[in-house]
Amino acid sequence: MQRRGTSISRGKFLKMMGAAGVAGSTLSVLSCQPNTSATGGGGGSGGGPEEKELALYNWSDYVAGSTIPGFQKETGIKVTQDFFASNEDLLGKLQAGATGYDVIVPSDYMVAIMVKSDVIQKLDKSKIPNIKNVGENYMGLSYDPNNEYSLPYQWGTTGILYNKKEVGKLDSSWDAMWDKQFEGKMAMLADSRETIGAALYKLGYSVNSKNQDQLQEAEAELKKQQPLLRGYFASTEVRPLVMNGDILLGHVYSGDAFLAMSENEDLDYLIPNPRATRWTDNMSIPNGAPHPDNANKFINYILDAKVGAALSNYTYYNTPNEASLPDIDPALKDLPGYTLASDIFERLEVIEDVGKTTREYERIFTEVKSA
Ligand code: SPD
Repeated sequence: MQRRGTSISRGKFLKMMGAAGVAGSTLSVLSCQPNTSATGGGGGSGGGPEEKELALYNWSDYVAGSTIPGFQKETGIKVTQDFFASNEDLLGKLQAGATGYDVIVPSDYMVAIMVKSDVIQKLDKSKIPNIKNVGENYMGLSYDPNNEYSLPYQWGTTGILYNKKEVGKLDSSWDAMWDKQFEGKMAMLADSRETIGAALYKLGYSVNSKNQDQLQEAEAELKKQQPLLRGYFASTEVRPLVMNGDILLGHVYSGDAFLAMSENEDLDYLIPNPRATRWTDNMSIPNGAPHPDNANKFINYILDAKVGAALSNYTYYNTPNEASLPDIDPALKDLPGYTLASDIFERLEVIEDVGKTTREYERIFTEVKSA
């Protein structure tokens, strides 16, 4: 599959970008200055005109090649980009006092936690007319019922990318990720809620369980699984491991699975039974953002129909932008699992804020990783 309007495949583009695929690294696009200081100096919150700068803190490999240059061309605003590998890393960074970021990209449950923790600010919707393009199914979701603090960026699922030529067609459960015959040939996500979620799903429980007994059972499952794993990685790191045959099965976000499958026909993506996760990532503005006006402009730009289509055609994730749908690459829409049949959609769960039980999830994941 080729990205629209380009003559290179996404795989080749990634190689050209080099560091862009590495979670947790810093890539300053169109500028060499990472922007994580508290000084900002933009004057946005002080009322004066803002500097022509914007600092984006994003998941790795989550903008198209055209996204940031297009914004700079349209607005004259120079964008720097840093990367985080999980929602918990993003929250930790903000709570540790990083105030240099203008736009961040938290998932569903993390928006709720960030509102509660008072680390994000209300959007200025008068500056985001493209809000009209967002499909109604992606507005007013439980984590931000009036979209005061967030607007959707991309959505997808979490499942298993695997080599069907080597492993054979998997049954539809999570069990393969615990199968001793694949010892050393499997990886799970370095994402506490997703990985504990996989164990909860395997046991037939909800990803949002607050039940101590269920969580203990999940912990025991993960401790059984841990010695069988190559490790816990960002999804963008699992993808090449499976593509290169270093491992046979990997817990991944759907876009990484679809990208891998489009370049290696031996691979397949399973959204296991009985349940798996459907998630939405969102754009928000942290408190203390140095350039909030620029941030609202950037959010509006992402919600443009063509910009949104180019984004999904690059990331291989789904778009919440209804106006973008006609321009989504038909080959992408045809990939099994990209367009969700209603029976699959209905068995997917959305990760929610579990309140005080969050600490228990974090304790479990820390212990499992070091077991
Ligand atoms: N490479 C970008 C991946 C973004 C995935 N966000 C997923 C959140 C799942 N809870």
